[in-house]
Amino acid sequence: MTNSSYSFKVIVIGDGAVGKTSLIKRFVHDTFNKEYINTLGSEITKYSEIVEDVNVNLIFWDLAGQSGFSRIRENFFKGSNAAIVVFSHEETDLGEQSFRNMLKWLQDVYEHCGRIPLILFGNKVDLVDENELTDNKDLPQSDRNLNKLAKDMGFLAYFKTSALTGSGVQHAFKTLIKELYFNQRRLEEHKVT
Ligand code: G3D
Ligand code: MG
Repeated sequence: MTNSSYSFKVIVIGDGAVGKTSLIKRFVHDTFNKEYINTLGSEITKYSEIVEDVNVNLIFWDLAGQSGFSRIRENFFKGSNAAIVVFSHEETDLGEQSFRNMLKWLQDVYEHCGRIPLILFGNKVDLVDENELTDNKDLPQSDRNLNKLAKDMGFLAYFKTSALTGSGVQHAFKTLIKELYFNQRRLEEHKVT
């Protein structure tokens, strides 16, 4: 029996079409479909899991790429407990731009939310040769360079994901959930009663 519950708001950000909506769908429903309506404004998805007898409730906030309206953005960022920053590994302009824009998204988080736990997802790994990412150290998107960059930029961790195949998705989301749970538990333990 569970006797307490924690709730966290988790925002999922990154350029349009990097796979944010698909990643949430893959993690929460274990599905991937190409026929769905574009996210308008922002959309929320709920997820619950029991961790060590505690009911952990997550609300994922998914922002549509074209949401330039400041009122939508304010509401989106407000009260966030963590952020997942997503870029795409695909070797196209979209992919390269999404990698460069990571900084811009980070800036937005710091501006609106201050210091909250951050996690970095490099999505669509199914479209690239994973051996290249492991072996080619000169590549900016190589595992080694991204692990270092993630650390330098204050991310908890960096994960390679594919919403299409599901590769890495569970592990990446679960890492964030564990972090949020243990942080909260630590806070509760030190609370003066
Ligand atoms: P967004 O929410 O970040 O805007 P979406 O991104 O989840 O809408 O995904 C954008 C496009 O990328 C979609 O294709 C989707 O099917 C595809 N996609 C998402 N994740 C992956 C992935 O891991 N691998 C591959 N190969 N494709 C992915 P369409 O064609 O519908 O635009
Ligand atoms: Mg979307």
